Amino acid sequence: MLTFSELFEDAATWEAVEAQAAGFVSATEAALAGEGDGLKVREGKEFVVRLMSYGVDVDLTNSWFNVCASDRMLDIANTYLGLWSKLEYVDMWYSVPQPEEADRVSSQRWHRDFNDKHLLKVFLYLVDVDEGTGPFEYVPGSAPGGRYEDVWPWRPLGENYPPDGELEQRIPPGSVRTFTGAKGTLLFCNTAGFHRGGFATTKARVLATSTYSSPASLAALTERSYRFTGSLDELDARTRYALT
Ligand SMILES: O=C(O)CCC(=O)C(=O)O
Repeated sequence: MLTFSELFEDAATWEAVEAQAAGFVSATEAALAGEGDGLKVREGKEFVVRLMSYGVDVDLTNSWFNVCASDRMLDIANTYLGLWSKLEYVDMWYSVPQPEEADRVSSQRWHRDFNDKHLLKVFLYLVDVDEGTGPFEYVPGSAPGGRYEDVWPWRPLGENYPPDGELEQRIPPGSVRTFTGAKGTLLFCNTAGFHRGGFATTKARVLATSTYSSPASLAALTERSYRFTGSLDELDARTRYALT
């Protein structure tokens, strides 16, 4: 957990992402106030409105994509994963506030991501996120290799959503970390470990997200969310590898 400006010191990079988010938020709120036309949502996960979703064409003029494809981010992802990674998923999410008494669904519930046992997800908060804004939560030590790796262990296409209320019986109280944070908070996480989030109740949570994974996962278990339409000739070898 750090702040965006610790990693990207030039204000222009942040301002470009912020402007992109502002456009997304105003279009989303206008659609939500009307008939909901044009909102990008996935079945079963209607509480998250997406800026791009799957199958979009993108290039480096897309500000958040440009950040995700930057040397700074690829250095972190490739170092953490110990290989040249694939940038598999890039998007912004608007999590619509739910009634407090609503049941948690989908990724609002504890789960491990299916993609691989070692992957890196990024979340950049684009609003202040407090307890009522559906903060990201994580169980440190639950990723493969950690002390809780055997609690519903990660397996390809395994049982990655424990029944409601059962995780709390196997993980000691106090072991969950809740990532509230100001706008500009940047989280890096191996989501093969247990996590949940986006159960916003008081106000919408807006964030930018991306995922870096190994080429094996991309080939076997994961679909890339975008098509890169920029010029490949202008990219160095590992960036070209990450985006294609
Ligand atoms: O929305 C969140 O905070 C959690 C997202 C999540 O579970 C995921 O990206 O796998």
